[in-house]
Amino acid sequence: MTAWRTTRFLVDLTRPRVMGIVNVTPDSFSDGGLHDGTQAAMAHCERLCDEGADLLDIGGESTRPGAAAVSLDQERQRVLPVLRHALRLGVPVSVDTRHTALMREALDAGADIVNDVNALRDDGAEALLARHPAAGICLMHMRGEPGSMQHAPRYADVVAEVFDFLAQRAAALRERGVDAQRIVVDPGFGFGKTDAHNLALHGGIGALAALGFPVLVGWSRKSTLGRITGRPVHARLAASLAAALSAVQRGARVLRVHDVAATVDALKTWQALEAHTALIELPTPYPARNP
Ligand code: HH2
Repeated sequence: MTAWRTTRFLVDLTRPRVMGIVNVTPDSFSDGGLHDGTQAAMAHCERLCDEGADLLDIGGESTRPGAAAVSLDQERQRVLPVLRHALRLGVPVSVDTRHTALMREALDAGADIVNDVNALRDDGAEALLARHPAAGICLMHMRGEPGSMQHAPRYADVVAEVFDFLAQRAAALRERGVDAQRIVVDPGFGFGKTDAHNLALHGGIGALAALGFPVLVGWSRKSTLGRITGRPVHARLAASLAAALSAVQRGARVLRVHDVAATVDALKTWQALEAHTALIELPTPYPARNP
């Protein structure tokens, strides 16, 4: 699948795309409190578009382990004004929510995509999206609930279990008549997974893509990268870029990131190098300079 159908746009995925994160929250794990006012979040949307974001993803509830619960009213007040502003910026806009009531209001306001870390398992969510003619859908795998998901998550075979879950969620939507082109899938790094689980799933991105839906990944600043590098959350840019490029090399088509400008540069460079070196035939054996 090389395109993602969304409410207003058909997103061409023949090249990887960058989805910029807009957390309108006081407590997100890496940028909580930075853009939680409506004006600040609107300005952040504009900045990410200037930096080259292909899509925006707006969320009003942190899903980090142990995050405080947010009432529907709070989430709505955080997300909807920013969504309305973002919809004027010329890129597809996604709403990151687990709650059917907010999905409904966001779709009524014109949202292009629903990104649900709960894979549309909330009551009525599947039916709502099935009724909507064209909204894009990101189905993410999460084991458990955000509050407790990192308490010793266990799998017999994490790759098989995550793939089966995503395949089943996509099949349920297809049975309700949702066009396959509207669906992307996401292994959900850090959502009820140890570092070993995340790394196994990363290795399986190519196999996940073989399910037939584009793969979206969210490695940006996550704690596995912190443990690999020994870096705190604000010093994980290099690690996030390496993870993003490795994911693309394995077949991911959408990168959900905080650091849009750096990710866009990294992708452009990687693509130029890959396209160029593919055209060059090095003489073999390559002549030694200092025989
Ligand atoms: N990760 C987060 C939130 N939403 N959605 C998808 N599809 N994939 C992800 O990996 C993903 C996601 C967590 O990151 P962030 O939004 O920065 O943090 P918080 O949940 O604390 O707001």
